[in-house]
Amino acid sequence: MTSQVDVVVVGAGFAGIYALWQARQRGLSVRGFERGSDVGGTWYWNAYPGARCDVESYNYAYFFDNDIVRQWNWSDACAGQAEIQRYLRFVAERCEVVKDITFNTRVQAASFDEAKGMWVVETSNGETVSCRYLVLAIGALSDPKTPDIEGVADFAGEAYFTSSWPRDRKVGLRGKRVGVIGTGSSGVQVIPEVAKVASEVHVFQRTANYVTPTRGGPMDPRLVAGLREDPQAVRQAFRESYGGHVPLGMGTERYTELDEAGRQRVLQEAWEGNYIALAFRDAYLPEANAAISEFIRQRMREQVNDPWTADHLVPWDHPYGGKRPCQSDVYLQTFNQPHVRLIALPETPIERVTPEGIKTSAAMIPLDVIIYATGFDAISGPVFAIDIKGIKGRSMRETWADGPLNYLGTMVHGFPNLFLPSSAMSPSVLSNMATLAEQQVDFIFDTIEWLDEHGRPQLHPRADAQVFWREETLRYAQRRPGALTTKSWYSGANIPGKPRMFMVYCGGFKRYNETCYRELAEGFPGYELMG
Ligand code: NA7
Repeated sequence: MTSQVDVVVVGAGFAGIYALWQARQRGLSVRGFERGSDVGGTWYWNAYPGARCDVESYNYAYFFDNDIVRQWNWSDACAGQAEIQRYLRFVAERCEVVKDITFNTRVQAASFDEAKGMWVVETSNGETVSCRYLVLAIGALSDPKTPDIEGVADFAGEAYFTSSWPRDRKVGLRGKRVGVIGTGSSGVQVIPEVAKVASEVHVFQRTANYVTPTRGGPMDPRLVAGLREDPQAVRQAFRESYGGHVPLGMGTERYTELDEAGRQRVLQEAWEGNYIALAFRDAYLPEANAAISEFIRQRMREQVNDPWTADHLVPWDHPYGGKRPCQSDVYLQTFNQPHVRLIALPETPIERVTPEGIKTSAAMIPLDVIIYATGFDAISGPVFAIDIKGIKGRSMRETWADGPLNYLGTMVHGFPNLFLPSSAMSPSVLSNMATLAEQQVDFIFDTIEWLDEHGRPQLHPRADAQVFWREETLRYAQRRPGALTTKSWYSGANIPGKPRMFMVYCGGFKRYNETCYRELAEGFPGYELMG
């Protein structure tokens, strides 16, 4: 069966839901495809115990509709996975886009028909849809990394991934011997929950991460009232900020202007309730970052009773912010419980998974359950999961063989009218992803409207504009402490053999938004217009 629409949207997370609504608002016909059975994207798949957003919910939300802001009540300042997924369902229903989505359906291939100027999209249910505009709202962290550990398939017990936690049944861990591999944000959140019920918890840590207190708790009613008074002003303020949100409790004093006692005072205040990442106004300076990093390491160490465990839980190889820091009020104390044990993999690496458990260079650890919190093939992984072919049949895999290349984090040379929100070289996870979803989708549909108004059916970025944008991304990364020296998924370092390229634009949300809209105001000088 082949049908034709103006727009196909793949994915029903923050960006996908809003893209479907935008298409309808602009009078375009639209189809959505989602591989899950419900909306939610990240918040559908990562349904593991303890999953929670580390950006405050009053920031991590839509602001395009005043009624949505006024009608939704968050139960916690940093909401959990189930609540965020309920919120996305609420928005999708209110915007009446659920009917446009075909669930449980993967988009497997998309190829550009140059003669017709249309994308031909093939799905796992055998349907083919052609469209003028293709929006891949597939997320940056939606392709789980295959654990590069020998023997994974041999394990005779139960195995789970945090990134695709079962939703159709409750996972029973009570009284079981559980191994958790990975101590990024997902591991740090799931481990304390596992420890509440399991008889033994063995945490396999390769690299320690910074763990700071959450900013969770009840919502401040004055804050809520302020947001509801003028949501559009809040929306605008987010777009004019550095990170796409306005965190509370940012430092007002400069590291360079304080003496040592003043610095410690500011750091302590930030630890106790303010925003430690921005404890100082000049927190971006390497010397301020070093002070923040050392302060956090000390506070982390204090929470763990056993000196060996404390030493190993404290990060040693990167400065704070070099990769995504974790937040938890209970993670470190979990290691004070007698049934929870840290295994430091650099000293005693995993040799293989066996039918009975995990064998390290030091011991065989019998397990009933293994939980893989091993992360994602970030940014390019989800794109490569679809067989995408652009002009002259050139594939995205070939085009990105040396790493992702695009312009303004949304479009790729040789792939006209293909839009990739949340992709490489956008502010991505170094910004508020909800604000970014709205901004990118607005820009995409403003671009589409411009094309229609100017009788230009297609556009794609110029090759030299992409080179410029990659250099801009690198230029700003060089200013961020640890960005280029830390091994992280930001630069593809978590996937063996993946080309190393820093993939997150850290020039700030305001600059990013202005650069996008300057293109539109000037008639897209960085793009080739076709037709
Ligand atoms: P992350 O942050 O990529 O963390 C993955 C963790 O898994 C990390 O500790 C890795 O250690 C570890 N890992 C990966 N492969 C292995 C193997 N083979 N052996 C041992 N340990 C391994 O993913 P998350 O899901 O926690 O968080 C993703 C994002 O979600 C996060 O950035 C936030 O934006 C929210 P490593 O550090 O590579 O040594």
